[in-house]
Amino acid sequence: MILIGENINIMSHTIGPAMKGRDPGPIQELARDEASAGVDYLDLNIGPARKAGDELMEWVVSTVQAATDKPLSLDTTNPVAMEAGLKASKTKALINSIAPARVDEELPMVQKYGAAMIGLLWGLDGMPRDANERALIAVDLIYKANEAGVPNEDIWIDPIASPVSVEINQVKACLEFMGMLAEIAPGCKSTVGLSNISNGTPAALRPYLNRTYLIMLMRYGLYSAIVDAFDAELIKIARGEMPHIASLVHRVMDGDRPDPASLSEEETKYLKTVRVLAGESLYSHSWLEI
Ligand code: THG
Repeated sequence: MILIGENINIMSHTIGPAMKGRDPGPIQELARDEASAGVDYLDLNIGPARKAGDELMEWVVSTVQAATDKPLSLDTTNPVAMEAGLKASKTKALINSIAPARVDEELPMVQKYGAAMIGLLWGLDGMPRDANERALIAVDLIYKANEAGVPNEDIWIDPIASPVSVEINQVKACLEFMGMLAEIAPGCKSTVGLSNISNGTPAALRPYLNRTYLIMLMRYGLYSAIVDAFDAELIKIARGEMPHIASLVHRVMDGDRPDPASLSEEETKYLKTVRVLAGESLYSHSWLEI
């Protein structure tokens, strides 16, 4: 499993001001800490970056590359900023992301810079409603990418994880699509913005949702995930170092109903969380207490 650290993000209270003030210190410190935490790529999210986005992206890429050799995932909706980041990147970069609305401007850059791309399944009419709509968007996007000379191995499909507190059917559709991907698009890779699943839930409990959803997606062959680099247990799960918890979650997905009395307090949290994410019990902000 390839892990992409999400933490260098213009929305963050420390990183936003550092980006705007072109202060390298906090960004380089975070880049080093993410690398030490064990992620494989660093996502550099500069947001829409409408004004002078190219200059900002170029500066962020150079700043981070002075602190670490990790490959970069360039996260902006501004194509001019994207191209500036690709030019500055010393390693094979990952374009995060290309959605159907931006294919004409951005697909040519993938080949031009020898990059890889995240194919985001956000349709021209917005969020796909179910797994089948995701499949239609994926097929069209992959076809266009292949036409632009991008091989499947450089396409990382992102079916879009959405918050459990908003719409459980979307949580299920993302999983269901992941199970379909190998057949729809042989050789394509996959990724997901894992922390989306726990957006809007109590901060202390977010890791249980993130980790459990990761285990569920791994069962369907998830190739990579954009994650909080500082959740050490999540990293262990991705590395296969918590097989006991992973097998518990997988057993429950298969319909097994372990006796709660036989489980530790920690195991019970995962049991409750997988039942919420599978749509078997209702999400509430206190789902671990019930
Ligand atoms: N797919 C792809 N890229 C993505 C996403 C996706 N990039 C952005 C996002 N979704 C994934 N990254 C994050 C980064 C931070 C958070 C969630 C997802 C987050 N941050 C905390 C918050 O907002 O409360 C803390 C922020 C801080 O540091 O202060 O939740 O789906 N391809």
